[in-house]
Amino acid sequence: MKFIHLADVHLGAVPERGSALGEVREGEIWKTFRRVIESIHDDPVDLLFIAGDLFHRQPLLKELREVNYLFSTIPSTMVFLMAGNHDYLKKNSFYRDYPWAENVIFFDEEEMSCAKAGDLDVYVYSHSYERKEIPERLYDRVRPGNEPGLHILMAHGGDQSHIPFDYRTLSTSGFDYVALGHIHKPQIFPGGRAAYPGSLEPLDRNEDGSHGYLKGTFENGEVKLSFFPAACRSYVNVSLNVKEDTTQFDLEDRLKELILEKGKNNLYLVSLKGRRSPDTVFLPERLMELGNVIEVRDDTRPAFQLGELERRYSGTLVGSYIAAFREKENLTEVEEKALYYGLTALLETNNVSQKIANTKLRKDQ
Ligand SMILES: [Mn+2]
Repeated sequence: MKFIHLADVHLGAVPERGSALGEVREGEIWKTFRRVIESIHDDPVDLLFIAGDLFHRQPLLKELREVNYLFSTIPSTMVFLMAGNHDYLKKNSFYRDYPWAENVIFFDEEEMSCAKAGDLDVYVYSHSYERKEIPERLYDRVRPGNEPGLHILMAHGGDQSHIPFDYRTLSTSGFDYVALGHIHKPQIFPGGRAAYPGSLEPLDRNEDGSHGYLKGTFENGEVKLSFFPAACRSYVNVSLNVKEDTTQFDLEDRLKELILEKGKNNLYLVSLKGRRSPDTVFLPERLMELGNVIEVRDDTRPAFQLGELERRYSGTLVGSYIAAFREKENLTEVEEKALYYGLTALLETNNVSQKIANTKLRKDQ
């Protein structure tokens, strides 16, 4: 018995909305979903679980038709579908009385029920969200029936306002498998009886790493699971270390190389770390031209020689400013920022006033 376990597809979501990528990403979510269904033509599975949040918001009727069409192309696969907190069953939701294809079982109430998978000895227990939040622990007391065959719980939630549960309770509740949804990071719990496939495509900048779905088999009471990356792209965090002799061109070359190595389709979040020369200013916009670089964070600090500066400026505001910080043993991050931003500003003002003074001097001469 083979199955695919999907969750949190979020059709209709627009990651990177407002940028040129927004429309592309919206389409890619649909494309990837379609690709997963089409993969079943070549490598058939008996069961497909979609554990909530297939849609990012209330589905449109035409969207349900598209999804149902795709399901109708895999008539030998039983599809189990629940609504999650994002696509919850509103009173007038098109989900409510949609005429699904014969191979689709949609759980249309918040109350738990059990559905048998056609001729197969497979029993699936699930429900849908009828509201945005369900703080009750609905899954704590769910137990499988006694019929011979496989008993699977399809569940959505796991945080405080979305059906909190303890995975250990779920894993030992007697189900052959618990197909989870809601948490967007893929995770197989110890024992391998409960798992989140994660979101099919990464939906925002915090969802870095690989995204896709789970494929599994049931054999002699054992579940075997494997994760299949399927997303068109990933968010990749890259950090570039900076030293005093690091130049802009140097940074650009290193980033170019990294993007080539990790794939130019991916979306890059770049952070610059380390100590730069005090007179260097990096230009993030030039790094952003090198590919899908969507964010550059400059956390570098100027490499001031604090001792030397303190001596040179002793008796002035700059000198006392440095001294006040150097008295402390360990600076917090905020203090460190205050020291470097403050010092940069003071030195700039100092330079400016010196220049003004020099100009005046020259004029006076
Ligand atoms: Mn959810």
